[in-house]
Amino acid sequence: MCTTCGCSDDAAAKITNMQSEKHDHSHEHSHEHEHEHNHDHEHSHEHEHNHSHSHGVNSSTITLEEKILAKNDRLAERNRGWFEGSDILALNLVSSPGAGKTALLERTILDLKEEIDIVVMEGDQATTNDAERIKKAGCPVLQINTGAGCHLDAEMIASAVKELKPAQGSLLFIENVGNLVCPALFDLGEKHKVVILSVTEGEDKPVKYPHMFRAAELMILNKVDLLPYLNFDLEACKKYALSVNPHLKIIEISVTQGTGLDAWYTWLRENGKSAR
Ligand SMILES: Nc1nc2c(ncn2[C@@H]2O[C@H](COP(=O)(O)OP(=O)(O)O)[C@@H](O)[C@H]2O)c(=O)[nH]1
Ligand SMILES: [Mg+2]
Repeated sequence: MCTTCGCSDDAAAKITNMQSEKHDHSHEHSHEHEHEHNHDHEHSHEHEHNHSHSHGVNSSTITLEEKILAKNDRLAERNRGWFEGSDILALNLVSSPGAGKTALLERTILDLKEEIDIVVMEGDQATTNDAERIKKAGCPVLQINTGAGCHLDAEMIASAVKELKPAQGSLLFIENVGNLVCPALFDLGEKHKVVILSVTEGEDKPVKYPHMFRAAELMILNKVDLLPYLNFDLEACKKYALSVNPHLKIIEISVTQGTGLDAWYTWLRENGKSAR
């Protein structure tokens, strides 16, 4: 995972708060919480992710990965506690690049903003493009740029929470960096991961990237308007998804046509966000 793909916990993320127009607000993430955790049981923290030794990675690499993930899990639990205490429903939106995460958020904000307080954290390696789109849709948003990093982590979210200050009772969408691999491993403290798969990506993605589909509560199958032009086997896709995660809920939508969105809004309401 991340020790082999170029990002590490030493990466500095840049947070841009679109409300205050504060740019170049960099947060060094490497050592901020180090002191608080010096006496934690760093080594005894059993991590559920099972790193197979058949990958040819040496044991010091595995130990480093476990330490990074264990530290992230501790910070994620703090975020989760804060979200629960503030009655905030935090959802971590994950997908490959271009599946339609931002488009879905723009549409959801337009449809629900009178009913629910929505705030958004946008994650991308570079640019504030998505944050600008969300701002235009009409809700508080900040952009986290991860530089070389391929995922958001719990510490970035903790910094972003301090910056964005989401209101009590709000719905927080965290749009993760487009990537079906590393974001599966990094808990942000969200209530649920929602994976968005678009029909242009092929029906076998759930079995090719099982960790992500296993970690998700809901799979949104987007761009169904394009089905007539593709050889995409919808039933096989659902079967693959359920084979890696039998509890996965699946909603078929087209953001551009507006189909299936009611099922998504019903899911949001059933998962804790009813009208204020
Ligand atoms: N045909 C079609 N295109 C879509 C749909 N949803 C999103 N797109 C397009 O997919 C592209 C990527 O969308 P975007 O929201 O930026 O994806 P993200 O990278 O996951 O945030 C854009 O050109 C969207 O207009 C859809 O339901 N149908
Ligand atoms: Mg996006």
